[in-house]
Amino acid sequence: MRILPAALLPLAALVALSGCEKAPLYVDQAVVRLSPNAESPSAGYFTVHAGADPVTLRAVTSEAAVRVEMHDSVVKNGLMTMQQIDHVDIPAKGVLRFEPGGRHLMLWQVDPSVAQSGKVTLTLLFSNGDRILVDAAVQKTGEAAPAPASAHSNGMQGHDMMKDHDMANMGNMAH
Ligand SMILES: [Cu+2]
Repeated sequence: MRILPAALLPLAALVALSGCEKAPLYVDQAVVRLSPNAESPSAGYFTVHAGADPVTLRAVTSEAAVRVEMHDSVVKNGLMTMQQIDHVDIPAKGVLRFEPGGRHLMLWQVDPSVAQSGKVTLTLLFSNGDRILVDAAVQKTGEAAPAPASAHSNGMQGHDMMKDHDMANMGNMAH
């Protein structure tokens, strides 16, 4: 009988490990749609999957852009416009989508070299201290959504946030 506890030990250790491990916070579906001209900002989208605990997205940064802001799309006086947001709360196990027609990133003066590299690294800062780096796939404006993302991103075809960004150029930004 002395051999039995030893044989069971690895299994017991495994169970204990999985028992105290919490569901992770992670980010996927990251895309940056490059603006066709340097003066207007590019748009960024991604999806945050909260883990076992509620968490707040506090900021998004990128070394490939001079400035990055989080925006939400709102209707004001019958007009679609957008406003800057400084955080987004996500409930436990919640899914937060930044997507065309809704919340989105705006990135000013994106480094043109990302068109060659095909990616923009975004850093997402969370209230629990997590900093999550994600490589967003670069899309040029007018390009179809990349195949892996097209299943979820039905907004990519119909809704073009560039309309909103053009409004920003006309001074309509509601901040
Ligand atoms: Cu915007």
